[in-house]
Amino acid sequence: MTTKMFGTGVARVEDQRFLRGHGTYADDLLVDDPRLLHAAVLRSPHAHARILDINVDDVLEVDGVVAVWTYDDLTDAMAEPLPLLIPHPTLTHGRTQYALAKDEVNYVGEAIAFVVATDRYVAEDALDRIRVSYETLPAVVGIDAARKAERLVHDDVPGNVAARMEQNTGDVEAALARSPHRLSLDWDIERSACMPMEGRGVVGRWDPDTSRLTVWSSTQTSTGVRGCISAKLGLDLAAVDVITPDVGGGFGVKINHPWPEELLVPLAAKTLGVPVKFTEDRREHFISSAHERAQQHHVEVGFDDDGRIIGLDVRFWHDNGAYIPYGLIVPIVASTQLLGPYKPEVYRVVFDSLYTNTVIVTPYRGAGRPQGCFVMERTIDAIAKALGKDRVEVRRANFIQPDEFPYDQGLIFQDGRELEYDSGNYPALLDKLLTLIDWDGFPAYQAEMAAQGRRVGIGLACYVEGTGAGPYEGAHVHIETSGKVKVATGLTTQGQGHQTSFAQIVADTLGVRFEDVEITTGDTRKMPYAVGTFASRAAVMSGSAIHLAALRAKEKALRIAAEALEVDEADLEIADGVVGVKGTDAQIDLGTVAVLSNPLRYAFDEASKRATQFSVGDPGKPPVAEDDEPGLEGKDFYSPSRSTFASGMHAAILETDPDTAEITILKYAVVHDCGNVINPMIVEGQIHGGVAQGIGGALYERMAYDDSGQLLNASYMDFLMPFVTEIPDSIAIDHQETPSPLNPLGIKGAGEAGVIPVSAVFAAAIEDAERIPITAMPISPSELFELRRHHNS
Ligand code: MCN
Repeated sequence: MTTKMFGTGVARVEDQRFLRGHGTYADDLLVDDPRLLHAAVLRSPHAHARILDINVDDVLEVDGVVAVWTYDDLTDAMAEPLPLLIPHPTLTHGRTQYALAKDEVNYVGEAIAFVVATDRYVAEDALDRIRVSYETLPAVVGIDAARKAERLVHDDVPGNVAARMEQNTGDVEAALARSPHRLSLDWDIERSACMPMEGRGVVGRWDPDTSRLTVWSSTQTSTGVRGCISAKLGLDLAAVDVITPDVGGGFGVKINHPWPEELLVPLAAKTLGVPVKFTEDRREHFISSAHERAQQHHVEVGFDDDGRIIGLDVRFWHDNGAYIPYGLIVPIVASTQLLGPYKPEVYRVVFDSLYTNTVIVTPYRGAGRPQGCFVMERTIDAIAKALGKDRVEVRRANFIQPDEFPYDQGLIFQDGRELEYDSGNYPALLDKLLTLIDWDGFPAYQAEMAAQGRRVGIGLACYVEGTGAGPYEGAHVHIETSGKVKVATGLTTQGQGHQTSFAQIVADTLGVRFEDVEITTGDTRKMPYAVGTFASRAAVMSGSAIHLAALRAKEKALRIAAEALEVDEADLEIADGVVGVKGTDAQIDLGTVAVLSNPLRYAFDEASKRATQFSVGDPGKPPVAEDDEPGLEGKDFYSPSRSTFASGMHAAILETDPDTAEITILKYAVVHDCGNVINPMIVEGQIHGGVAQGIGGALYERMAYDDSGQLLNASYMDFLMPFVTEIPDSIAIDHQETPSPLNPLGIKGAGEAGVIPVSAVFAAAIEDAERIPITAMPISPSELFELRRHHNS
């Protein structure tokens, strides 16, 4: 009897390897290849400067240096700007950088020259021999400076505005005018970054005999990298293989734009005919990968006596950094997902996406949702305060109700389709949260603590998250003659446990043992058509494609088995990798069915229950199933009509120290609805990781740029992140499963959820403890200390 795997918290199969140090990351590759060369990148020391001259004459004199590239060495498509990955009609001033800077640099860290040498030390030393003459220009740092536009990042972009976009669901001025109550509010979030343990890494190898390029990249999309390399290097797509090895975290930053190094390494490998490797160091990761989050928001909100929102008018400014390769995804997500589980009568949002002379901005886990959630949840708290009402009641008054799904928010989402929520049950989710955190018991606890001179506060926040964005993913399922099942799907894995959760789907769909399934991700040799791992889409997209492909393989297995056993297909069932005739002992294992699927003439021997080869190429004997292709395989693609919308709510009880203003987490609770859960342990792990990252965003992480555009905290000595000591020992989690009607398994995504509402929850809880408005995040103890001083003076 096969045990059902879907919904089971089975341990992650990949962890044995990782925990024993047997993972293979980009930097571990080709280490024994004596020909392997190493690359280092000269990066701009200035935030804004014209490049007058680059002199590399001394570089090749360094012993061990093999080659050096600057912009002038780039030809054809490589000399063009990098692609704008996701254009948008409102992105009228989209600018992307060159693989190596052409005449100008726009942030500290921008790539200028690329040196290849026998080892990284030599390459780094050689960088010092490159003499660059700059004419420095004034830098635009931060949203205030970008909005003032006294200086421009790009001469031809007026006001530093890359794009202005508006969406509305009606006449917001009229809605505000007819509202009995009205508030004007400002909310800010600072810049932060993903900080995966492993930085970026690329290895390239050119085979002159076959004219094929093999590239290993620590990426979130091997097919994206492959497409860019093929286009930029003028190679046929089929001549490029991109393989994603183990990836030590991505969190968004490893989505391909492509990164300059993802093109320069293959270029060098092809030109030099030897393998080349680039491994990003931590400082480079700070100054030359990507950041996110920085936004300023102004809200006008009108509401009735129950706190029901009549008009919501949001204006915000998004810092997109020096270039905008990823288009407007982050501000579009922020502007649409801001609405969360609520249904204001009229909503208008207008945002400006602004250039600054700082590191580019691309999605970081949550991708605009933490900002949107912060704005909406803080606004709801402000309404409750203004009306003297319970924060919970104001939320309830604004919820979309369970019988209102599918619910069309009247906006266009990031994928260009309607923002239509497929399913959910927000009131029930809130009830679960209130129980988990003991909301009703909190006032007594707060009073009790106050009597002891202690300050505690409670906060909650709700979110809705569009997950499983299209356009498609595919899967190939191959049942081998051993009975083992090899599955390939094209998107990549950065630690989400896909080898486990996808194997669970296959085990159930096919009726095979979980242990017999092996999953490969991110290898274009095995599945060349794929999109990538971001937007919490893998479970929905590849999970569904794998299910569909496994169904095809199963269908074929049953057809062949029925013929071999001379029974009707309807009488068959598959369990533990064996096809059996219901109610009898007759059976055939899937490995044997795989043998029979070969059009070489095999027969099934009843006595031994094995396949026997009786004729090779007997022209008079048809194959087992005449219409079949050889082999027991199934391939399919899944392409949904729109995103599916997960939801969740967090609450926390925090304590603030009356003297030091230190902030301590006393209790943290999460309720979460990602539709049907494949593996609750993995989903809880994703939530834990997300909450930890959210705590970092709420209390510690910020990019400290000075006015000249130097990042002052570009190392782990100065950039604070939470350690395990800052994360609560336990996070109370409860699941709710509201299946998605959009995919065959009823799944919604889970990978980003944990991070989304944390800043909103912390701000609310600190405000409750301190009775001081908290309008900007992150907040440090010294900032809280200052706020107290100002508030009380
Ligand atoms: N899952 C499940 N049941 C569901 C939904 C998901 O069991 N109903 C499981 C999935 O099978 C998968 C995991 O939860 O094993 C996450 O699934 P999903 O929500 O589809 O997210 P993705 O796999 O697409 O991962 C991307 C997402 C994003 S966008 C970021 S950013 C992020 C994240 O995942 N980066 C991560 N989690 C991360 N976790 C790790 N360890 N490293 C990263 O870089």
